Amino acid sequence: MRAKSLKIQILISLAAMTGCVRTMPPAPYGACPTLQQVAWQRMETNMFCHFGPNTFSGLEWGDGSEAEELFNPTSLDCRQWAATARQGGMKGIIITAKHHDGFCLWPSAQSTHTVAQSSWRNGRGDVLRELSDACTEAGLAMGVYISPWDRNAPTYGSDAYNETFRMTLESVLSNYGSRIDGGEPQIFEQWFDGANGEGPNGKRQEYDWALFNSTVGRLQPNAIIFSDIGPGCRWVGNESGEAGETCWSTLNTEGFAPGAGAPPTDTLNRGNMRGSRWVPAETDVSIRPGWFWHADEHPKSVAELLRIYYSSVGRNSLLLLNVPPDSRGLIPAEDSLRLLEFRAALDSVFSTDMAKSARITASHTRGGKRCKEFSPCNLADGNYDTYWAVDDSILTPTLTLSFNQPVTFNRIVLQEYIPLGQRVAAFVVEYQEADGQWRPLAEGTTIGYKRILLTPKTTTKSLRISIKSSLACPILNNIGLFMDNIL
Ligand code: FUL
Repeated sequence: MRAKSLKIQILISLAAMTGCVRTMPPAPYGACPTLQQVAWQRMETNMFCHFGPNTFSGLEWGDGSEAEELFNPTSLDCRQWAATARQGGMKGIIITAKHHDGFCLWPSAQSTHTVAQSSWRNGRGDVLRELSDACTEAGLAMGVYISPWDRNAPTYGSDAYNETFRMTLESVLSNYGSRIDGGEPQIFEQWFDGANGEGPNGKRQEYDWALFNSTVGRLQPNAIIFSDIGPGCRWVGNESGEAGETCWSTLNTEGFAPGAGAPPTDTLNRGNMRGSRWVPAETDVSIRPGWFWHADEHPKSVAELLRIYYSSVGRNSLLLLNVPPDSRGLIPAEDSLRLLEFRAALDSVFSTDMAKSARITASHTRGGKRCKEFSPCNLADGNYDTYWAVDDSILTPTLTLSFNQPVTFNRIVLQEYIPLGQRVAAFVVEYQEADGQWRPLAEGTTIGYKRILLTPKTTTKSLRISIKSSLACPILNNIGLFMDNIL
């Protein structure tokens, strides 16, 4: 008995010495991400590849009656796509395995409108197989866009089509994907387009979303399911690369469905504060005017791509950038070059983090000033899983960054530790002038996984970030200061 209480005494004094007496981490708040959703968000940039009969016809939407012969890439090389993605800093590739025309880039047994009916590689070609192998070799994740809207399927507009579509999903999700760890092929994201027009006989389809989602869940339990309303991630509400300046990863999905039954696009753009589900926004946008390659179109400039990065990744969203292969089956040189230039621009902006040389202090620290576990020092330690937190009752704490020498920057990066939920609803940033006066620099609402603030070029020795409103005690795991000389 005596020995036991002595042990407890020693433990208590040890805890007191480290400054952390029984301080528990904050409890999760509201709807929170799954481990897969956190991993997905941390990918930040992925590549979309629109490829199919439209690549050859010059259309954006084929009507399903195109001859299979139309699909005939002269020198398809998925390794070139993967190398481009990889060098462009993309973490995964999502391919349009089946677009609205119904044409399947793999020899699907559920359709007669596939690569097997084309003369490409004598009907023995399989784009999904080649892409699976290329992604595996390059260490990239692979995802699939499989359009429920099918303008070729004869059963479209009847119950039978839902079953056909289920089998179509099965044939892709059990045969293709990237074997990143040498294991079973993994599909990291299933993309469900909300578009729902008429089929070949003019009928529309009532989609069985529960069946589609459960099929994905059964065959690829780690896959993030994209649709207008998730469940894994949601459409951002536009195709111009802009997430809302206010962007909650939480969304109220009750009573809504993908497509015509989706919430208004501005709700998808901004999410719902205190929304019931964690359904983060994915920003899909094309490097070119169209989704498919067209001979007379050209890629966006580096400046446009940087702006898109700031308004997507920089606003708590993931960027899915479409870089479409051409009719040779290759990503054109001007696009791959542009992607590399874009990545080089990002690398140059984000290579030097001035926050690393700051002394960071906080108005409050969970468990008290001496508590290392939740210290503001964690904000610039480069470790995703360490964070600064405050006691549960503190909703409006302040952080101060002080420098020995003045620093000059025009980008501020803030990150909330999203595994414990999204909390911050308003904040302001001020800097100190040489005369000691504090001046406003920026203000914002949400932070989420990542917020990048674009500020005027500022030189200072002190910066202050004040949380003005938070749904629960704020938890931040990263702060960064950078200089963008490009935009
Ligand atoms: C839309 C489609 O209709 C477009 O063709 C494209 O695939 C885009 C990503 O999604 O809904």
